[in-house]
Amino acid sequence: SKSHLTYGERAKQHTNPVARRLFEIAEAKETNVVVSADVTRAGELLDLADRLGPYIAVLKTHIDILDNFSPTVLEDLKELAAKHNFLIFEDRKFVDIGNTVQKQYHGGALQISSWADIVNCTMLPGEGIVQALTQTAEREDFPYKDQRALLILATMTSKGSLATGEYTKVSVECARKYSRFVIGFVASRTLGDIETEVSPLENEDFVLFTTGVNMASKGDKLGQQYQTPKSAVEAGADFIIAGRGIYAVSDPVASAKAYKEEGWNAYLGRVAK
Ligand code: 6AU
Repeated sequence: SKSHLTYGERAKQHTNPVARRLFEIAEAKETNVVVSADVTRAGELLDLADRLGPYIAVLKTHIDILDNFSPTVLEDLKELAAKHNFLIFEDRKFVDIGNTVQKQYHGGALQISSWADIVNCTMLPGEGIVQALTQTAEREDFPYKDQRALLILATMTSKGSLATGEYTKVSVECARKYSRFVIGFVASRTLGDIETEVSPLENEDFVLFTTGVNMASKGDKLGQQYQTPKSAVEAGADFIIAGRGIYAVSDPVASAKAYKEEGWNAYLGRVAK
């Protein structure tokens, strides 16, 4: 793992352009916060993106939970991403056979590939899902070449999650095999120690996004389990994903700043070692 290096150093060394941008943004804005803006009104989503934009590296969306979705939202989101210099991560969790996910990712009602810099998938279907998404991103006529990347959901934060053991191992194996498109994982622990059939890459530097982050709560009534920004970063998280801890409090801007500060200080402590 390269987690002892600074974001700036990792930006210089990384071979994937999206990972490079991500690290450059973190370094420039001094933030490793990803806000999970799980609100259901388009206006509220855009308002959050504009107000929290200065303090975050990535805005994570669940675009299908908007109850007044229209394609103009996507244009507005892209504009805000450019204005505040953050990436957009659509948390779509693709989970189907290759042929289906290709159509869900590129085209379709939501045109995800046209606006989401980053998407994620689960490993439940096996290697084919990663193979299919990689193939789409590498097509001759794919318009966003080198501007898109995939994260594999390698573990889950919910109680009783089955994303463990062999599932997690195959996640790492596929990330190594398709590292041109896969830049890392959504997971709650570092995964570089996992041995797979595919050897670790020379200069391997997967980006670890950790969710289930909240400064004030230990969990919710539906099985979500939380840790703090500090513990997540100390455990290896490069980026911390926080939803309700930021958007569902009385002052989301103050909250975003607090997560930014705790996450950044934990990062500084980690790279100083
Ligand atoms: O901070 P919260 O609990 O309000 O929101 C957490 C966000 C939600 C979940 O859909 C997502 O993180 N998430 C994920 C992701 C990012 O893929 C994986 C997981 O294991 N747990 C989890 O909560 O938008």
